[in-house]
Amino acid sequence: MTATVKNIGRGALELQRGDITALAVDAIVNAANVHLQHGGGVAGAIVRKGGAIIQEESDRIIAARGRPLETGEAVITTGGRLPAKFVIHTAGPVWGDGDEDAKLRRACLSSLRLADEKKLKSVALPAISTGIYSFPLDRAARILLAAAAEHLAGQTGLERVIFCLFDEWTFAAFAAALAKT
Ligand code: AR6
Repeated sequence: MTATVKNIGRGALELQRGDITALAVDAIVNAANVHLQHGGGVAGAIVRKGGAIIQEESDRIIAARGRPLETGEAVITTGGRLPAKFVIHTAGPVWGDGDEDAKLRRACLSSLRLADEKKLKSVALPAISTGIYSFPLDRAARILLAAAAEHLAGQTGLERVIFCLFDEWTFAAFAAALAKT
């Protein structure tokens, strides 16, 4: 796997190519929907590998709140059988819904803040919203990396923030954006 790293503050912003469900980090971030119904994309892969417990815990979170997530909000469940201890679920924006840039930034920042609240040290994120939700890839890479860099430059206990990119073109877009971050 190719890796690219940029040190920011006391932490590292890293790019990896591969399957996020294979990473033994404290938490992986799920590109979820506001109802936390984990069907397709990376969400489906997380539940298939981590087990039904992740969907069950997600359902309990929604039931306890009595309403769906807002776009850009983040919540946490255990990781089930995944190598990651936790899954942080955030709902990114659907391209075309309006105010997409700010919502994508918020999805990244709220996930990292939640990781800090739980005193986690390592978090991996996918390219939120760039699959089924059709957010333009280069634009998403720039926004997500800028948000993660800003978080690492501030008050954080996070040591590693990893963007785990599934395919070659997504990795290439993030590598190009990281060079300009
Ligand atoms: N590891 C890392 N990245 C992955 C993996 C994986 N195992 N599988 C897919 N990706 P998407 P969205 C990449 O569609 O656009 C779901 O149904 C994928 O190639 O998963 O935010 C949810 O429940 C792409 O680069 O998320 C929501 O309804 C990125 O992950 C909706 O899709 C995000 O693609 C969310 O859509």
